[in-house]
Amino acid sequence: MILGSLGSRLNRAINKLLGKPTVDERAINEFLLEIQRALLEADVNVKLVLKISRRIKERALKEKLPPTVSRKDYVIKLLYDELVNLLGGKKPLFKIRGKSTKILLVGVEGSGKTTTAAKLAKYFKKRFGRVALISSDVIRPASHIQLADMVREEEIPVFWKENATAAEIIGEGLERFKNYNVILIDTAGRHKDEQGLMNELREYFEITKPDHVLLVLDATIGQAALKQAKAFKEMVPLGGAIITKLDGSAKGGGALSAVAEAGVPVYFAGVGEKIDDLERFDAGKFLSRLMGMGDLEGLIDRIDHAIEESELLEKMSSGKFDMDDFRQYVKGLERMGPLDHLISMLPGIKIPSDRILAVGEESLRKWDAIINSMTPEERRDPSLIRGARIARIARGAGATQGDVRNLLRAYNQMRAFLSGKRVPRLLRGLMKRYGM
Ligand SMILES: Nc1nc2c(ncn2[C@@H]2O[C@H](COP(=O)(O)OP(=O)(O)OP(=O)(O)O)[C@@H](O)[C@H]2O)c(=O)[nH]1
Ligand SMILES: [Mg+2]
Repeated sequence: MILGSLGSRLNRAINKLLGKPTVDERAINEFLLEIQRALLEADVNVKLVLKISRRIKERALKEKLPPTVSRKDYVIKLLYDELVNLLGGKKPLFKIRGKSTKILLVGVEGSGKTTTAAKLAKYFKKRFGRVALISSDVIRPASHIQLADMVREEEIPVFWKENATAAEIIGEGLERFKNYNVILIDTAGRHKDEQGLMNELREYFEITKPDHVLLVLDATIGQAALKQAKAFKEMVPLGGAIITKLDGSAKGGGALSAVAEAGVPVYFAGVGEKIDDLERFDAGKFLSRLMGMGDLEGLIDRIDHAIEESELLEKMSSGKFDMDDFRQYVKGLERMGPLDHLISMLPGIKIPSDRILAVGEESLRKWDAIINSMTPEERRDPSLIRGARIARIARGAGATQGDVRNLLRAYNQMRAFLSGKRVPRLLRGLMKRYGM
């Protein structure tokens, strides 16, 4: 069970809220109290917990909601956003160049470096082909056997040398594996004192000149991870962290949030002792799973979408409609979301569906590239786009000038359509009907 009871407690609080007939201030207070307890029990720092609940409360009560979103759903979305943020936000994996990418693993004794090195080697081998390991831990020389044992079936070479210093091993290993795509370097974690470890770390860093330094952190230390992450970050440029032992720890929430607070992104989670017990860490997916709500992300997407659409609807009715709005509108068409639905309900109005709805997926991608190629100023005021600007935008988007003109034509048609006196009035009527 990951992170002890945090997931089930969050889940229980959410379901209780969903079961309420209406959501008023009292219900929100009750909900937040349970969330606070759950987070504190998972060792999340009390200041962070209070900050989160304060923000959720403020926004849950004050913010105007789009017609298609209930306050309950909105509170859950606020919680989700805050928790994703607490866990470091959503981010793609760091770049692997493909050729000779060197990754140095660091961390204190027993944090799980050697185990993680083996896990990562398998993970990267699947994706990037030739992967090799260097075992530079001369303080616990058996660690190269531990490493070799773990990757035995994976056919991943492990470099190690008797009677050599760590620096010599790293130097020689890098030379031997210079034609490999990814080289992972396991280091020693045991030292008489912290300063000794840090000095050595600095030395490894200089020899290796790694593309990425990853800190391996044990989840069971909870929020003490903040101090550790900071100490390592001061010594070497940390590219990210891997939190191990999330499978057995009730303090994982504390460790994860502390590392995020230290500004170090968490890329992987160790969830067991075996080589396959490694997960790519993604705050959103992690939360969905943690709370046992497989459709949570879907719910959040739907809510985000509805909020976006209602903002767009408001813009449309006010007569302002720039290129960014157009892009959003076109994207909405692509998804066939509620906005489309709303517009199709405009009484007596026929959307020029033959033109706009017929846009194929390929043109949508092209349009997106073209709009990206415009300057912010041009997006705000597309009437600026003439002559040389058209050529420049086309070049930047890898499109033809004809493509740019087509897009401008579609935009102008849409705009003219929306600025027709009748339409905004109807839109306003519609918004009123929906209590906006
Ligand atoms: N349950 C669980 N155990 C883990 C995980 N990662 C590592 N371990 C265990 O933690 C212990 C220490 O792991 P190592 O990989 O040897 O840690 P290390 O950082 O290399 O240790 P030193 O080299 O002594 O500094 C081992 O018993 C591992 O099996 C994990 O994600 N989950
Ligand atoms: Mg080790």
